Amino acid sequence: MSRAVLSLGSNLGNRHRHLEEAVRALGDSVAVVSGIYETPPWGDTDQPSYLNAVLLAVDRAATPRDWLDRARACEAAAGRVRDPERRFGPRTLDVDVIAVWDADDQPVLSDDPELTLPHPRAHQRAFVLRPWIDIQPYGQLPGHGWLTDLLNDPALADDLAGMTPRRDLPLESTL
Ligand code: PH2
Ligand code: MG
Ligand code: MG
Repeated sequence: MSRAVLSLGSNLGNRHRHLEEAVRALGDSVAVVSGIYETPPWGDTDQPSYLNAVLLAVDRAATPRDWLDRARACEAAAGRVRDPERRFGPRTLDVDVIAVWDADDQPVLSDDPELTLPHPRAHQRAFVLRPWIDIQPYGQLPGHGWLTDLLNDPALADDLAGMTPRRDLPLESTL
């Protein structure tokens, strides 16, 4: 199992530093990193705005579970505290495994509640799709098709209009 799209989000503390630290911790597996977007809170709207980004990671040896473990390690390093009462509430760092492709480039499908693949809400989230298409214009979300088509869905128009690229905040892989 080898390729993954991960989304990064932060809306508490030093948001930019949390994203930078996650990219650093993911290390050599990080192939490409999107720019950062400032995005209004989605779902649970009573919280501060987010910084969001997406990255492509490659590691021949990594299983889907390894990507989840690495994502959680990044979140723990950012001091993330989970509120069981508020699933979509504010967080120092959220690293979500959006999709994984195996060594034969086949998308991994999983209905494991701990790691559902592809991510069950990614197709509705402008804050995932918009940074993703910046780094993979011909990208497809398994089961949902081209990013170009998903981003043209009128249901996403308002969310896209509310996002702002933060070109003042760099985010780079070490490659
Ligand atoms: N993450 C959530 C809930 N809402 N909104 C934005 N803008 N960005 C996020 O990363 C985000 C959210 C839960 O994972
Ligand atoms: Mg999330
Ligand atoms: Mg998450």
